[in-house]
Amino acid sequence: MKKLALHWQILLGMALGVIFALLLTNFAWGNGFISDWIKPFGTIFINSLKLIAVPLIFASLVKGVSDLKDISSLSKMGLRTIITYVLTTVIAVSIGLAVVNLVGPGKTISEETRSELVDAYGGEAEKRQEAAKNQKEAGPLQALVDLVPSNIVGAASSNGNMLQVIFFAIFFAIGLILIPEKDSKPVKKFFDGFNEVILKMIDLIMLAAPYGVFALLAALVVEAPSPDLFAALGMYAICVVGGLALMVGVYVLLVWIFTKRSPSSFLNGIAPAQLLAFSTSSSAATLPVTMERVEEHLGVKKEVTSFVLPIGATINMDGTSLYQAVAAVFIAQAFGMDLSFSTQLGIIATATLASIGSAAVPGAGMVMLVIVLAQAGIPEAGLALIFAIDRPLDMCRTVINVTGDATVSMLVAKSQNKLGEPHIKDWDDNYKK
Ligand code: DAS
Repeated sequence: MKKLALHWQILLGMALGVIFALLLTNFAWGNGFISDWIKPFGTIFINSLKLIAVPLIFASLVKGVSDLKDISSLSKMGLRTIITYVLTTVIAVSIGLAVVNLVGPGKTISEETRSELVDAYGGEAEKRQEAAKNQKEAGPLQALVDLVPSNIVGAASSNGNMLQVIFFAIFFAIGLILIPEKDSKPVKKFFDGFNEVILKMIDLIMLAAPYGVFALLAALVVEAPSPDLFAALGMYAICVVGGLALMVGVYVLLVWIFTKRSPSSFLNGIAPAQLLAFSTSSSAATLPVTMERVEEHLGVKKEVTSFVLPIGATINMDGTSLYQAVAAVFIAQAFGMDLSFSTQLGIIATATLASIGSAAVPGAGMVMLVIVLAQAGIPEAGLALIFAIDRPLDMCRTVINVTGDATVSMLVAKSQNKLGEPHIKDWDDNYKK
């Protein structure tokens, strides 16, 4: 049988997980069998995602930040590009937080289901709330002090302060930028290779995703079979997709205000890249089409697209950062945790940084969500709740990632007077010469 694309395999794994669990719950031994012999594979899958998070954020931040040296040397276009990318990401995270706090999908869960969840997944929720309370009693600059790890191994541990890993990665990259080119070259080459290895490891982990999802969903049906949990998951998915749709509105508005390009011409221009992003869940795989569409159908000059889009595909993931904000607050709500305003501000910072560190491959946003959860003191076990429906949301957020890159390339091109009219080449133009 033709090999199913991974996302259809994952959706199939979801469906089979529910059907399998519903069948087994008809037998007295069914629940115990799933908890003892199936759920552990879901836990192993989630742990492998948590395992890869720290090396991924370290490798991609060191690579991303050390590459910035070349970018900022590209005069003001570089700086303008980075500032615009960060601004659109902060807007995306803020929209995500606004939607999830307004709708409150995790609050619709009944108290009874919530206690089942805490028993099944979130014993650590109380511990983290306790730790957060203690932190509050600390001084006003405690958050700043906590940024700097006393040792990197401790920071990298799962209950470590993830911002410490990010701090060390950025600090390390700045050191890398400041040493002479002849010394930094081999180190940069090592980190490029290290980054490739980590991305390959994510590919391998994602190959296990259909089986991991099968186990996670089977366990979810058995351990928290309440219809209100599934309704809450549905509301959560609507919050993510609704927030992403709002973000498209922001892009269309920005393009119309700053370049006077009509919404329809912008969206028609970028649509094929959006469709490819949806079906591949990978900004990297979509990049060649994004470049062709932005150049030929949106009129951005090559000297801008060849610079702004490759960087955007790696460090600008507005869809991912919006999703991470919604997911983090949803899990906190599901566990009955009230996140303070300062914690939610911390989510804006961490989700923005985590999306810079997210790789442009399927599932990377989920891996980075571990960073956001750990930083906000939200039980990573909550990943088991939402991973089961992550893939369809990955397809949607990758569309926004690509649309955001196209938007910023138009804004930067306009500011550099490098935005022309669309010049659509026929398919055989290249052969006419
Ligand atoms: N699939 C990623 C991308 O390629 C985004 C994500 O995983 O959140 O943009």
